[in-house]
Amino acid sequence: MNDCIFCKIVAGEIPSKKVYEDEKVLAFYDLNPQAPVHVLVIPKKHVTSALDVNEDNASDVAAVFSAVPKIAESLGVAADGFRLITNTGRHACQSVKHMHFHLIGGVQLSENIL
Ligand code: DGP
Repeated sequence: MNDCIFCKIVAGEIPSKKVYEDEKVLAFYDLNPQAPVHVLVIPKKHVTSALDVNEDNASDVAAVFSAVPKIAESLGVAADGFRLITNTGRHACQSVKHMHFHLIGGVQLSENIL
């Protein structure tokens, strides 16, 4: 998508600090980290949000989940655990309209999600 920041990161038009890449998935450090480890994991294919997952892009989304164990291991958060969150829409404060999963860890997180 032309005006999508994360599509531009995928295309290399905007720089990012990459932590993982394969044919379908990219993971890079969040610009505004909220924890010692805060990485965004995205399908390279533009999917606007969790509401736009369908049979055409399901394999791209599944590839994200296949990559997560490798990413978590490489970041050193697999043993103690982490949180994987995708904000969807206005109430969840989704600011970038390219589906992304916040992988957050490296610290004891609150029991509260809100
Ligand atoms: P969300 O609110 O769930 O849509 O989170 C979007 C996240 O994307 C937010 O934590 C900041 C991050 N972000 C926005 N623009 C950029 C960028 O250009 N580069 C990187 N690395 N992260 C970005």
